Amino acid sequence: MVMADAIRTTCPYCGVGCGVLATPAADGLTVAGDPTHPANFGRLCVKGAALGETVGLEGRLLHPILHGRRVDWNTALDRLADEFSQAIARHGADSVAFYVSGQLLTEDYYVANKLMKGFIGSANIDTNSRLCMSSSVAGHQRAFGADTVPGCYADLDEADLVVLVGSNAAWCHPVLFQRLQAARAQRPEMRLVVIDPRRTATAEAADLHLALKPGSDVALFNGLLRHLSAAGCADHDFLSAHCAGSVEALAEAGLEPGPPAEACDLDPGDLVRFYDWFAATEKTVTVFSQGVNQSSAGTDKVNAIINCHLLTGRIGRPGMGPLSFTGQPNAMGGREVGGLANQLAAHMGFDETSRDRVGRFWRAPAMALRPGLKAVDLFRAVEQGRIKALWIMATNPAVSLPDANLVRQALDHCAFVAVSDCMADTDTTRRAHLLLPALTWAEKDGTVTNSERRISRQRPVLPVPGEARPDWWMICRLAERLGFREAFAYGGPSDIFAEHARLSAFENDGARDFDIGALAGIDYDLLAPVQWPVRADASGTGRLFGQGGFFHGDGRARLVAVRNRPPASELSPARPLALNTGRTRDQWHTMTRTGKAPRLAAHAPEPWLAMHPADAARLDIDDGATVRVESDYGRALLRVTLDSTQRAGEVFAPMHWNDQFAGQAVIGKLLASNTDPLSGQPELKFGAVRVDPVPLAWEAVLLSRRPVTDWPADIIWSRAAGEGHHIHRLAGVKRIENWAAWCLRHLGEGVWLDYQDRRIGLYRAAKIDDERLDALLFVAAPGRRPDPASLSALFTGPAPRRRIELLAGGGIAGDDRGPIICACHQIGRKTILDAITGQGLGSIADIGTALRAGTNCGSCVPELQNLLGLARP
Ligand SMILES: Nc1nc2c(c(=O)[nH]1)N[C@H]1C(S)=C(S)[C@@H](COP(=O)(O)OP(=O)(O)OC[C@H]3O[C@@H](n4cnc5c(=O)[nH]c(N)nc54)[C@H](O)[C@@H]3O)O[C@H]1N2
Ligand SMILES: Nc1nc2c(c(=O)[nH]1)N[C@H]1C(S)=C(S)[C@@H](COP(=O)(O)OP(=O)(O)OC[C@H]3O[C@@H](n4cnc5c(=O)[nH]c(N)nc54)[C@H](O)[C@@H]3O)O[C@H]1N2
Ligand code: SF4
Ligand SMILES: [Mo]
Repeated sequence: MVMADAIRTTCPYCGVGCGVLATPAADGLTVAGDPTHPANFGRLCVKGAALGETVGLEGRLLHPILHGRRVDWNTALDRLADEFSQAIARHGADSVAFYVSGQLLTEDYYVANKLMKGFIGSANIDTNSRLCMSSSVAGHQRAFGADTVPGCYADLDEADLVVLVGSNAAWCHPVLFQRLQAARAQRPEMRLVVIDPRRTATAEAADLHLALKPGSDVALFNGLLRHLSAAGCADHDFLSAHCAGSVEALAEAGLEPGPPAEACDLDPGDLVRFYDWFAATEKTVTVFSQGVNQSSAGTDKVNAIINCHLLTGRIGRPGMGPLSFTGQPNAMGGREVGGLANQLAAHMGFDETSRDRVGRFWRAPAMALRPGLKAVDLFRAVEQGRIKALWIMATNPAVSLPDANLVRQALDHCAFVAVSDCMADTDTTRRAHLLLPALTWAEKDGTVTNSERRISRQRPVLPVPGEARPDWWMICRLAERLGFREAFAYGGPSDIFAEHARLSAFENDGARDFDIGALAGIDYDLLAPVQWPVRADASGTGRLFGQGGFFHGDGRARLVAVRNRPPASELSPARPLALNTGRTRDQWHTMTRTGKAPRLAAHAPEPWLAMHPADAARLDIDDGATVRVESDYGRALLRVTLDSTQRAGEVFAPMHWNDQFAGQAVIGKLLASNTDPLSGQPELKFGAVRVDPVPLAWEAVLLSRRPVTDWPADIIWSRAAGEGHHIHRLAGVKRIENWAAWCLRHLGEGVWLDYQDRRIGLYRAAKIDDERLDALLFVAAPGRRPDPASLSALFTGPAPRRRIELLAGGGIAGDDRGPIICACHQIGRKTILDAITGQGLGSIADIGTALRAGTNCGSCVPELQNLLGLARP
């Protein structure tokens, strides 16, 4: 139900950019999809729907903190300014840096970029979008002469063939994926092809899944280019009118040694089927995401895809074109203001004309002369002591950058690190000298741009908590203290947006793609979602390049000759397995917000490693075993999930866990910081690792009112949110002789009840504080860990009549059900596997009848399919 006083805003998670109706409520916020927003027409995915559960103030950073002590804003900002100005005075402008984020609003981003590149005089501002979208940016620029996304979401409705490359949209862009599925239901002749080494939930839904060898996308699309050329699909009119170079030279671009099926390790028949479909289908959209971008050949992959669309002239018309799905809510806005170290502002670069133009517009005293350091290089410079003062905003690089151990060292050694975040305790804030409390979603005010170039407003719904402030405000206060008061005297985000809009139109005349000049004078409060460019006609632009009009000097697009290259990390006998990394369905990045919601924790409550059963058998690893994953750079301890959707020889781990939620599960520590030579984007999708089982002496679950995160190194732990409590999963390699003493040491004094049965390695203890259950520990032999879900009721339900019942086994003796696969009916992995083998279930329908799993929303059906495959190979 839509409340009368609902406020229209935009979801802070993925780049779909769904419109949200938010209503303040007694216990926070209720949310609903905005039926009028063109990105989602009222739909929300589970993360969006759970937004109300994540806005509580628990764990928030609410005051500035300097060296661990609360200070007032003046003290904090004076110190920030002192550190920056001293470093600049002593070591020059390039000794300071900002590391920012696609989760900033456009207005925050604009002033950060303006301050660094126009007034401090360095281009050392880079963003986590470097890890996310920079290969797409570089690929677009090479092909189109500008970072332009040609198409829009409606193309997904109109296409006859949709190809998803390196995109797990079912989990990562769920509302767009549902839109695509709805279109397929309407027009069953529409085809979906998924190109991904893993059989993801997305791949499971496809008409054809090409489980290619990791990193071989260029070979696949070069093969397609040749096929299209040979099949007479080249659009010669489009090529001669709108592209540079001869068709023969372009065909050369597709030359690879050997057949593509071999390079991609694919069945030649499957590959030809895809090539034939592509050749025969004019209305084809190719969507790409991190399986393409996060690669040492990311830019080449992007161009290999775009080449096929240019050759066939399938671009910028309804139902066709290359379409990059962006990750963060404002990945696009950051690109528009020049948040990347190698961009200036409003999609301009570092050429002399652009520098001069932006400098005049800003009346900038110190325009940066050349591009700054890209994220990976920036942190190397920090580690080498070349950056003396660093300000990190809205990102958690201690977790999300590759070679995270080195990043942590860099932060520990840096002379001055400031972090603005909405959360107090993250792996990055732990390493900062100065913490600046930021407003976050539902409090902050500004604009974001989604994957289809659509600018939408985020609006405040909740009051400002504590002394938190918007990021743009902090940046302007620093600017003031550095002597630039006048240029940063904004009254609010609407002033900043108006300036940003004017700059986009300044001396533009259609020469630059990014132009929102028509929005400079609008009523910011009323700004409705609109797609740029927004030139004189303020209605926006759905598609570009249908009639050419590319942004290279000659107005023509480029097909770029690219060659297949393997990933940079090499497998070896010591590091025989390829590590792929990415996302789970219900967590967002480093979990600082989604980690708070019990509803989101159940699907994947602990850090896991997906492994093919054949690899596991070879290494003597069972489903649910704890393993050590080791690379040349670091290690992690994870729980194995046997998974036949993996290719043998390849493992997958989600990127989300960090020191707040697990002992040793930061996946970034395992990855080398190899980057794409053009974009600087790190290869987060390919590492070289070994995996060994860790023999355990005991396993336990601990439920407690307070989160416990300071475990000794020899305890393997993770933590998940429960209703009013925290669920810890613990394990150890050493036998514990005296559990009662262990409890006192780790969980504190109090009224303890306990029960032990040494023969079977069982120990149970409950701690009572003020007549209330405070903590509950259930220890068991390895593999016999009880199901925390059945214990959670003791925290949420009525208190048992007799205390000793807390420790009773009734209803609790069963093993852990494992992660919840069917969220609607709360059915766990183990329950399903047991039923498949025990009751001989052979199909999704059988599982539905026996357990109800998969019978409601159906989003777990791909996972059920996998479990069927596992149980009956
Ligand atoms: N639930 C959830 N959704 C999110 C996010 C989140 O944290 N959680 N984050 C958002 C952000 S910022 C981003 S960037 C997007 C990312 O969205 P996606 O890119 O869809 O997600 P990933 O899981 O990172 O990776 C996608 C797929 O790339 C595949 N892949 C790996 N190597 C290769 C390869 O060599 N070739 C090909 N073709 N594929 C390969 C992986 O197996 C994986 O399934 O998601 C956004 N949405
Ligand atoms: N191994 C591996 N690593 C990856 C990836 C991968 O696929 N595999 N993907 C990469 C990609 S695509 C991305 S986008 C990155 C994401 O990685 P990060 O950006 O590091 O992840 P987040 O957890 O989103 O961090 C955002 C931080 O900003 C805080 N925050 C939220 N709102 C605000 C605000 O309004 N203001 C301020 N100042 N702070 C705020 C949050 O509390 C959180 O600490 O991870 C990258 N790292
Ligand atoms: S699809 Fe993305 S933008 Fe839409 S509700 Fe889900 S997380 Fe938010
Ligand atoms: Mo991302």
